[in-house]
Parts: sequence; C-alpha cells; structure tokens
Amino acid sequence: MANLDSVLTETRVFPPSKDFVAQANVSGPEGYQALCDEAERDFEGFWARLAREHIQWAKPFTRTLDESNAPFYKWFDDGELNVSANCLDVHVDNGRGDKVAIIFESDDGKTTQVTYRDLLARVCRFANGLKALGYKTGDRSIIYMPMSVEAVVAMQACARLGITHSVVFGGFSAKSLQERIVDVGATLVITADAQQRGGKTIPLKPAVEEAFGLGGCEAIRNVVVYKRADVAGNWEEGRDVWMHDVEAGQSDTCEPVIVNAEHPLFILYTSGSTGKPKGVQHSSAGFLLWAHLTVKWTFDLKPDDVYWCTADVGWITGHSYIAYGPLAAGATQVVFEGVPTFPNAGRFWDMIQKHKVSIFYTAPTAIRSLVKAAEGSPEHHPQKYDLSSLRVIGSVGEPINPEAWMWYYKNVGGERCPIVDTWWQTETGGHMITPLPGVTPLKPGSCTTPLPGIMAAIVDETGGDVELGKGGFLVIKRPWPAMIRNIWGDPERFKKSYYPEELGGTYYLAGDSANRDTDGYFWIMGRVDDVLNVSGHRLGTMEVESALVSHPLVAEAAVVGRPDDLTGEAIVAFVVLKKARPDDAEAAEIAKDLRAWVAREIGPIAKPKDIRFGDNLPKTRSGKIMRRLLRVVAKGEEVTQDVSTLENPAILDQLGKAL
Ligand code: 6R9
Repeated sequence: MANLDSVLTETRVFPPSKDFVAQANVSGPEGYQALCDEAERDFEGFWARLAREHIQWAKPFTRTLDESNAPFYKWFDDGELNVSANCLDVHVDNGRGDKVAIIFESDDGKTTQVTYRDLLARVCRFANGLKALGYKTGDRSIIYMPMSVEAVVAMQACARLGITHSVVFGGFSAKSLQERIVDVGATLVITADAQQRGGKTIPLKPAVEEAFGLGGCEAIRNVVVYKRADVAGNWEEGRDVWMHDVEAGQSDTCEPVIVNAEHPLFILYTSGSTGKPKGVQHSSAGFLLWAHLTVKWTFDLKPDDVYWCTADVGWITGHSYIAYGPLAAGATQVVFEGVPTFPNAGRFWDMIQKHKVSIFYTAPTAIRSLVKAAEGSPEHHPQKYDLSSLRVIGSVGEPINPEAWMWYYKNVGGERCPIVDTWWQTETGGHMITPLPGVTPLKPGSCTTPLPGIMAAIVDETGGDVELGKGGFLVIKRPWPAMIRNIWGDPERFKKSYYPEELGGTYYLAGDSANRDTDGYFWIMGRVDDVLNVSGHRLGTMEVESALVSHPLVAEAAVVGRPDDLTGEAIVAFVVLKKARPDDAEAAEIAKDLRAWVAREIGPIAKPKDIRFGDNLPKTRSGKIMRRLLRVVAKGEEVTQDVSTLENPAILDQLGKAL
C-alpha cells in the first residue's frame, strides 16, 4: 500500500512518449487543460456538450443539472434514452455491425467471437423472452452468473427493457444472495447451472435454491438458467427455465424501451462501515456518459484496439468497463471466464499475445500474485511472450505499490506503455482520478490528477482545504453525472455516508484518506472508515464481525486489517468465545470452523486469515472496542500508543501472544 514514506521518497517520473501524445484522444497538457478550463468556466455547459456528443437521446434534455434537492442530484433529467440502444444499435445502424464486440475465451481456452450484430440479436431475443414471461420496466432482477457472453446479454437485455439489474458476484454465498434478493425486491433471478474456473466445475444454481430456502424470496417468479456445464440439479417446473428456451423462437429485434435519464440502470451492493451492504443506485444517462467517455479518455480507445478488462461483472469495474463502457464506445473486447493462474501463470500473457490485446486493465492483487508466480516459474514470465500489441495498461481496486508498478511497467508494458492507475469507487460509476496516457507524467504509486470536470480535493475534518503535502479526507466538491444517486431504500444513510454535515453537507466524502504532493498529484492512503480492501474487494469489518458473532460459539468479535504482501490487506479477527479461551489445539479447530462459517455467511473472500482468541477485547471504560490498538497487535507490533483510557490493558498481551 502507498504510505507516506513512498510519497516523500518516490521521485521517479515517466512522461508519455512523443509518439503517444501525438495520437492521443486527449493530447498533451494543453488538451487536458482545455477540458479542465471548460469545466471551470461553464460547469453545466461542459457536461451538456459531452452528453449531447456521446449519447443518442430519444428525447433531448434541456436541463443539465438539478440541484434543488441536493445531495439527491439529477442530471439531464428531462431527457430520455435507452442504454442498450446506445451500446448496440448505434454501431449496427452506423455500419459497424460486423465489428467484433466480444472475443470470449473460456476457462479451457476455447475462443468464440460475437459481432455487434450478433450481440444485438441475442440481446433482443433474450429481452423478447423476458417480456414474454411478463417482465417490464420498473422490475428488478438479480443476475448471479459467471463471466460469459450470457452475463453481458442478461445485463444488456435488462437495460433494453428498463429492468433494473443487481448483479451479485458468483463468489458470494447463498446468504449474501438472499439478502440482496430481499433488499432489492427482485422478481427475477438470472443465473447459470455452474461456473467453470481453474479447471473446475463449480455449481451455481444450488446457491440460488439455498437462498430461497432462507426465506423472503417469494416474489421471485422465475429463475432463468444459462446452461454452462449441464449439471443436473433441482428443477422447479413453472419457475425454472433455461436461458436458451427463453430465447428460442423469439425475434432478433426488440424495440428498446425509452426511459428517463434518471431511471435506475442498476443497483450494485458494496460494503460500508455498518454490517449491512449498501445498494448503490446508478442512473441511466449519467452513468452511460461517463463509462463511455472514460473508456475514450483514460484508455485512449481507438477503433482498432483490442481491449481487455480482467474484472468480473459482479463488481463495478465489470459494469462500467465490460458490460457498458466499451460497448458504448464500440470497442472489441476480450471477456475471460477463467483465472490468471490456470492452466499456468502465463495465462494472461498468453491471451494478450493470442488476441493481440492493446489495452489491458487489471488489479494490483493480480499483478502481485503474477510477480510471485513469474519468480516461481520463469517459463511463464511475461518476457517469454510477445506483448508488443499492448499500448496502454491499467490498474484498479487498491493502491499499487511502487515495486509492483515498476514490475508491471517493465515486464508487461515494455517500458513503453503508460500505466493508468485509476482511482474510483462503486459509488463514482467511473474513473475519477487517473493519469491520461497521452498527457500525464506518471509517478509509480500515484493515481495522479483528477479527470476534467471532477473537482477532487483533500480536506480536514471540518471540510477546510488542507495544504499540499498534508493528508486528509478525499472529497469531490461538485456533483458529476455518473455519481451514486441513492442507497436503495435508504436515503438517510445515503446522506449520512456521503454528504456528512460535518463537512458542510455539499462535498461527496469518498471514505479514503489521501495526500497531495507539491505537483498536485494525489496519493491514496487507504480507507478512513471500517472498510477493508482484500485483493481489491471491499469488505466491511462489521460485516465480517456480524458473520462471526452469528456462530453459536462466539460471544464477541472484532475485525481489523493488516498489510499483506499479496492481498493488500488481510483480515485479522479477534474472537471471544462463549466458553473459556481454548488451548492451542482446540483453537486451531475452532478457527478452521469459523473460517468455513464466514465463507458460508458472506463468501470465501471474507475468510479471516488470522483468528486470535482472547478472554476479552481491549475496551475503553465506556465499552468501546479500541480497534486502533488491535490494528497494532494484528501487525505483530508492540503497542506504544497511549492506553490510559483502556479498561483492561493486560488483554493486549494475551491477544498479541495468542495463536
Ligand atoms: C473501482 C473500485 C473502492 C475503493 C476506494 C479505494 C480503493 C480503488 C484505487 C483505490 C488506490 C486506486 N481503490 N482504486 N485505491 N488507488 N487506483 O475498486 O471500486 O470496489 O467500490 O472500491 O477501492 O479505497 O475507496 P470499489
């Protein structure tokens, strides 16, 4: 993770090459400055111009930004459009129907190509099928699918009908799935019989059955199942239906349903600082605009590029930078079913070579694991592959440490490709602070400078600007089109989480701390709330604590993060059992049990790496758990901080020594 030391000592700077600048969509400091100046001069005019240029409106908007009910901002709100028509029909109608939209590579290395014309036809057939089942605008669907063309078809078909989708990552448990089905009020689930990853077939539909078994899912009328592996399972006639049967006999054309600009395109759940995940609600027009525009700006997308984002559609990155942005921009993109280490650690490099990928977007955690893998198996080192097709490489999800950055730059980018280290969030809808590859001199570990129109700043706890070089809270001072619109069903929580009164109520509070160096570059330090970042996945400490406490043996639990070389942060849980503190052998058994329990409650990504048992937790006299002390203990360091408010200082010793 970037820390203050790296900010102060990182002096390497990598400017873009002249050749790159000469051909870039946003070119040179002048190109960037012109856009920033335009946004400063006429904020609404800037966004209105971009929205007119990048969206095909069924009914043009006349109002750009409505701030009357801030922070519930509305953008382009008397305009109307259809998102799927803007991702598919626009290309087919403009003579680009034969262009490949998706190169799909399966786990076992088979490749299929889908043109824009094919994709449109499939989306239409599926949308018609959903219509025939009675689904319509305003309904909500849950999509619980593996990486596949079908997942993109499902999302786009929902968008075509104005059905608000909520994608649940295939690695999440039945319990997490059930909570989301209930919270979002879904009437439809789209899933697959199984997923294929790392040479294994992992059933998926049984988790849906299990979710139903937990109750509260009675509103679901259909479970549509994509047949991926032909694994037999429970089948409820009348409710369950194969995806191919839904499409069968349907027409290749389906009139897109025109919706308001503010119509919720999707709701995506993410972790916050309390136990319950937040349903981040996104708009149609504002989201689409930014997903499209940032693909052009940040990735410098050109008609001949082959673009590959390795994220899963279960995360925001897979929404903005697989399912919507690249399609709106008319890109040819790779969609990959498998994992980076199967059949060997050269999989990514092999795929870049094979498909002549020119834009590659992945996460620091993947890079770090591949650095390690390349050391262990030199035959799969990226330098053994022809990666000369690459021209832009990107990073997302967590701070990238300068060493991993340098490795990526040298070994994957051939010291030729700019790295776009993109800072953004589920809530922001798209990139916010990132280098532009034809503009920004790069510093390893810094996400550099805000995109034009994004008024990012660092403030203190009262909302006052801090001087350069001093850390503080990262905020966005003005709204932007792709911003979160609400937390589904919980407007109060939306206001409290993102527009706290303490900061004046008008700044968007990102929840990250950051520092700005004397060149104005941003350095993200990590979360300031109780949110952990494990392998680029957001997890609330409260979420993991609630899962632990729901175990019959557990009386109390506190969860903190600890820096980890591979996963960025690792989860450390401090647990007090209802019975006496166990001896080492028993502790190992119970810890194993608790890990499996958390995997069942949330998903395997939430499993604590380290579980320690104590007679109690360090608490203040008023009973508050002192997490800052637990963070020190978790790192294996001596507590040197002030512990005078601590009720039971001896406990620190016990937890420090405990297994
Ligand atoms: C897109 C995404 C958001 C949190 C965010 C921050 C961290 C993401 C980063 C980064 C440093 C980057 N984060 N990108 N930190 N540099 N380039 O990851 O969304 O899952 O909502 O996570 O991830 O802490 O607040 P999400």
